[in-house]
Amino acid sequence: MALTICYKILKDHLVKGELKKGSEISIKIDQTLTQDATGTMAYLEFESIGLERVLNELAVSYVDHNTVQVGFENFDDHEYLRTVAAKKGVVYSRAGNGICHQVQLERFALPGKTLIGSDSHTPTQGGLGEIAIGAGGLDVALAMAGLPFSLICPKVIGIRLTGSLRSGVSAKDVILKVLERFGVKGNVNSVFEYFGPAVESLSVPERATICNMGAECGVTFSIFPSDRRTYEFLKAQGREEGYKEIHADEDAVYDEVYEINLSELEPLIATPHSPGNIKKVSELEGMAVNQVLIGSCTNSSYLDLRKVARILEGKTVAPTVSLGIAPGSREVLEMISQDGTLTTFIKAGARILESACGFCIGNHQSPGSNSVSLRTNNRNFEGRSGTKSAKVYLVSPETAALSAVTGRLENPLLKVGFEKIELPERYYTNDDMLIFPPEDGSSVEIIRGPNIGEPPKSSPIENNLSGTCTLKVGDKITTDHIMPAGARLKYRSNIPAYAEFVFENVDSTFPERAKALRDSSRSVFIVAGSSYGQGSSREHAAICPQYLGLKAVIAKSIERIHQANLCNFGILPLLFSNEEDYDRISQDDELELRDVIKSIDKGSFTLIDKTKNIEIELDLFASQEQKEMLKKGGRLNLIRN
Ligand code: MIC
Ligand code: SF4
Repeated sequence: MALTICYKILKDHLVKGELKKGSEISIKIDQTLTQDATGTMAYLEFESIGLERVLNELAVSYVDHNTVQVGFENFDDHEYLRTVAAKKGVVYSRAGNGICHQVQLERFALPGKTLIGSDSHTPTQGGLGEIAIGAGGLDVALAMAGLPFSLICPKVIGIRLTGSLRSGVSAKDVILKVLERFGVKGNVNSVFEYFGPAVESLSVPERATICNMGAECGVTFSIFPSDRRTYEFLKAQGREEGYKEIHADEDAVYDEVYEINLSELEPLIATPHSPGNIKKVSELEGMAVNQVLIGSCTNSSYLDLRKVARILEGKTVAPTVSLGIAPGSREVLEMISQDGTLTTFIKAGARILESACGFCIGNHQSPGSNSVSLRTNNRNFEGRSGTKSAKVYLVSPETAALSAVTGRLENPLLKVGFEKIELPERYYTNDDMLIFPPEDGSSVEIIRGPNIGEPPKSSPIENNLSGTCTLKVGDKITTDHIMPAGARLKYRSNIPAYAEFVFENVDSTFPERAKALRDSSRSVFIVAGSSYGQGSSREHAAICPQYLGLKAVIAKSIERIHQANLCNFGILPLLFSNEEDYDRISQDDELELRDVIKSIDKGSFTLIDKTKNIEIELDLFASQEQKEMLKKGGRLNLIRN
């Protein structure tokens, strides 16, 4: 039978289930990655499983999110991560080595392999022909323990690329076009597979940009073929021995095909406050801009920065603009320092930022009140930048750089160099900032500073849950709304401390109100609209509310990674059988779920709203395996038993 790339790789890794769209399957995971903000919890969880060493082919632990180090917490985390990696057989990428997805692409990703990572942008590696999936930390911990990963066998959306990009139009515009078509919700259990005559014209870093932001659509992963361009990239990284050609079979059938003619594409922009709010740059041309930030795992490759340098050469940043540039990795930084690109940036007045997530996660570089910030990263959720009133727009490096010079939004179409910038023949590679684990880690002492807490704990679910609708929220509530990052990121390793900030920017009274219910043995319920939990993979958006007493989320729809995190930590993900019932429940209503165990088995619940004196039908959004973990109060309990 003719197969897509997606199904070829899934077939090679299939452990359980049938490769049939919509059915539950388990696959073998070759590689794992963690980053520090989700990694401390993942390794605490791995430790609690009790294994001496990781069992999968390659596990890498990156430090790239919490590198600002205001206070002792971040460094405590790094020390824990460094030592637990050595003990358990994990490669450790030190702070300063770069953003996980950029470094993984450069040094580790391989066509035909599978990867799960505790970061939603793990699918970046699809640019190299790898099936790469974002997941919660616990799922990654279990993959490190050699257990297969469960997913719904996806619908494959083929994206056919034809034509060729015009000058000033880039890979970022391709993915913004995809976002314009598919939006940020409703794409659960689908994947994007790119094909068509224009694929060959895109280099691996460009493909990686495109796969990176598939995460914003909510697809499980995105993937490109592995071809001549893949070989070129691997060779330039000195890793060509890992090359393997992978194409879809000629007569492979996609579930749906969307075609983009690159010759007709023009520069696009995601407007506040969602990566799915797409407009043409030409529609907003001339808008005053106060800040420009270039970097993040979406657009911080050497190729991206060369394009930026070509625009900034001999110019100075407009007096009204602050321009920051964060090279994606130490490799990129070294390359731009050797070839004069860095000097161009410095001369132009750019502020050179650390090779880390930095501004993208609101760790620094917060824009001014009500100001306009143009960024090359992937998310512009309200408040994520650290300034709630700021308007953050997402654009390509070309649009960003041109606008930094004039202080107004510029349309780069046909205005920037016509010659395509090609990959270097050989990248500068130096793995000295990667610490490879010793053969035997048994004598390594794990360092646990005061910031390192305990892995989460929970008890089996009760058969009768009675409490209140503690919070009612609308559509598209992101994990940034649930569990803010930025200034609060440093509490990631300490659940009781971090839990104080649950829903901080939505309703800061939530933690107090929830704790009061929990402490009087009553249940906390959240009622939400559609696409609840979109965005990040942070399992803290489940663990911290669970710590505060959350027992069930009742929503119109819940995004994939967050749904898995809820089940992993014993919180019921419930969906309205009739979406209109959302309007019938109000915040503070007294709610009750009876016969919980039976209802889990049945897959459906009747919610009693005692305040309104009504009953509402709900469906449990969980697989068979997840039902079992829900009864036990979470996945760790299921595994330990
Ligand atoms: C993000 O971009 O939102 C993050 C920060 O990288 C998250 C992970 C986290 O919250 O630590 C993600 O994308 O999963
Ligand atoms: Fe880091 Fe931003 Fe990429 Fe998340 S999206 S991994 S915060 S650079």
